[in-house]
This record gives sequence, structure tokens and C-alpha cells, in this order.
Amino acid sequence: MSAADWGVVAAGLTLIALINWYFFFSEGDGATAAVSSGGVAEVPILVRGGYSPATVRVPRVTRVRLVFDRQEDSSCSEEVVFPDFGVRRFLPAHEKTSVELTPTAAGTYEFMCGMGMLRGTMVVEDRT
Ligand SMILES: [Cu+2]
Repeated sequence: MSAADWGVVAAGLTLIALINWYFFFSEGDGATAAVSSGGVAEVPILVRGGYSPATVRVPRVTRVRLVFDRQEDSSCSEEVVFPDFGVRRFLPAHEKTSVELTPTAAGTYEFMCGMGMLRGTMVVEDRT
């Protein structure tokens, strides 16, 4: 095979590796929040026909700021609800809305749209 052929093979393999990474790690494992020096874990979440990422991992004992970027005007996603925190927030279309939470216990907390159709999960982890 020529050098060009090898290049195509290498590009193909790289693409396959990236797709695998995306499905098995990026999506499946959820996004882990970076914690700022101020002790705030800020996570951007895209709202368009669902929550992306749908699973968010944050360390316990940090303030969590979930920044919902709602890029649609479907009425389904106009509200987001965190039942465990008693939070219900309106998300204006094509705007970013921050929801701040302070989880005090490790665990798995669900969030959803006002009708319970779109669902996401916030995993609060004990980290040492
Ligand atoms: Cu809905």
C-alpha cells in the first residue's frame, strides 16, 4: 500500500477510536464538573430535545452551578425541576439560565422537565 493508503487507514482507525470514546466515556460516564477556586462546580448543560450531558458528576461539599443553555423553544423543556431540592426554574428559550444547588449528601439526584419527560441525573460523589 502507498503512504496515502496508510493515511486513510490511520484516519479511519482514529475516527473509530473517537466514536468509541464518545459512546463509552463521554456519554455513558457523564460529565465531571471542574471545580473553580471559589469552590463552585460549574457545569454547562445543553437543552435541546433532552439534556446534554444527561449525567453530571459533581463532588460533594461544593456549590453546584448548572448552566442550562436552552437552544429551542419547544414548550416541553421550558421548565426544569429538581424535586430533591424543591427547585423549579423557568428556562427562557435561547438563553442561559443558572441553577445553583448545594448538595449536602452524596447520592444520585434526578432532574427533569416540568412534565417529567426529559430526564437528567446529577451524581454527587464523595471524593478524597
Ligand atoms: Cu417536557
